[in-house]
Amino acid sequence: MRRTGIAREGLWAAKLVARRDSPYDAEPMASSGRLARVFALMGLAFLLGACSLVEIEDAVLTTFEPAGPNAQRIDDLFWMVFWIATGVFAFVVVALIVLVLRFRDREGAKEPKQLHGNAKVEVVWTVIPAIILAAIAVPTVQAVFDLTECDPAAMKVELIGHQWWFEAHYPDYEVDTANVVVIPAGREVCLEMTSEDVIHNFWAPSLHGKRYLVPGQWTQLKLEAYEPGEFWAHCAEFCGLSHSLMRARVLAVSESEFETWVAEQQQPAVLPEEGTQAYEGYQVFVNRGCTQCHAYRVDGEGGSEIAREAFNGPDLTHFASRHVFAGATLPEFGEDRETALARWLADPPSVKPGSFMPNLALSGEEIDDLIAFLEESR
Ligand code: HEC
Ligand SMILES: [Cu+2]
Repeated sequence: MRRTGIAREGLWAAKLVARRDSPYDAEPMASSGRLARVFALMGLAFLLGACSLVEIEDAVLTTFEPAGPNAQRIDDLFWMVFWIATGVFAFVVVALIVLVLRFRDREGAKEPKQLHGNAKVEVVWTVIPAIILAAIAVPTVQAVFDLTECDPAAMKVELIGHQWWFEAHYPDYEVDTANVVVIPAGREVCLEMTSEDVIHNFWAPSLHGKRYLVPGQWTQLKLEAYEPGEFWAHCAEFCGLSHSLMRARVLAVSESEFETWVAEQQQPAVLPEEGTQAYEGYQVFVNRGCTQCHAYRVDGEGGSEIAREAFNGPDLTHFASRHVFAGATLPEFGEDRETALARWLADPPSVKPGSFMPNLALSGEEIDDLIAFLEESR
């Protein structure tokens, strides 16, 4: 008979089980030495887990540092439920210990009075939990409704999910950008979200909870930060190979900085002067097909319209004004921007597996020229 893989594995398992029961391993499983070792190992695992958290300091995604009213609302609700649950837990544990000690079997003790079928007790322990659940349910449902709908007067930002980056479009200003959502601090902004391919989910934990981006549908998310600052966001729905590399930033700035930013973004790109390296880069950009997928808005040229029809990649018009790129995963923590950009242009799928920007087999010189060009496009 031919042994299939599964049969072989089964045999292995059987051998392992047999070995465990063999006389060589007759020592009882829970000897104290072994237990101590197990606990030491568990402790070590926790310690190492903490170390890895320190390492990803650059990707802080925590709901415990609310930086805006919506996240604050969620946080308040969490702590309210947490403390009620803690109270219930403490009460149950204390009651359990007291009852176990008080009614334990002692020399000459009578059997304690039995409560089975006592209507009064049954009513009390049904009504009290019902009141507790209601006390949690009312503010929870209220928060869910309050947090869902945007104020109709709020400034709108359309957020479009792509594998694996976020596009942000400001319909009131005709501004298009990627990965970095710039908002004025202290004011409610309404994210109107959809997706161009699969389902994504936008999650900026210090500003709000998660919300889906669904192809063919619009969902809303209220976004507001108390103070200017930078907040991390991540796609929170598995959306394909590079899902883990699909991040974004929310950049909250003052009202005046926001006005300036909008005015700058509305400008078409300034073309580099002939004879410079940036100009060489612009030539590469035009001649190597980059504009098939990337809009680059130049006065008097229709490049951007052509770009949108082929394949929708991030708008590169003011690329250098964005401090992160490639789904806000580059530059990596501690890496300088040009190194990251060189890495990206040389072979995108090696940086983001499955990337829809292919390896375009650019030469080292073309890459250098492109970097000079892109880093000038503020
Ligand atoms: C077939 C379409 C396609 C072509 C051709 C293409 N790109 Fe891209 N590019 C993309 C996509 C899609 C992304 C987003 C990838 C991601 O983040 O997952 C991207 C991202 C980028 C980014 C990062 C932008 C950001 O803000 O995240 C740069 C820079 C870039 N491309 C430059 C170029 C240059 C320069 C060329 C020409 C040599 C080029 N691309 C050609 C599709 C393309
Ligand atoms: Cu996603």
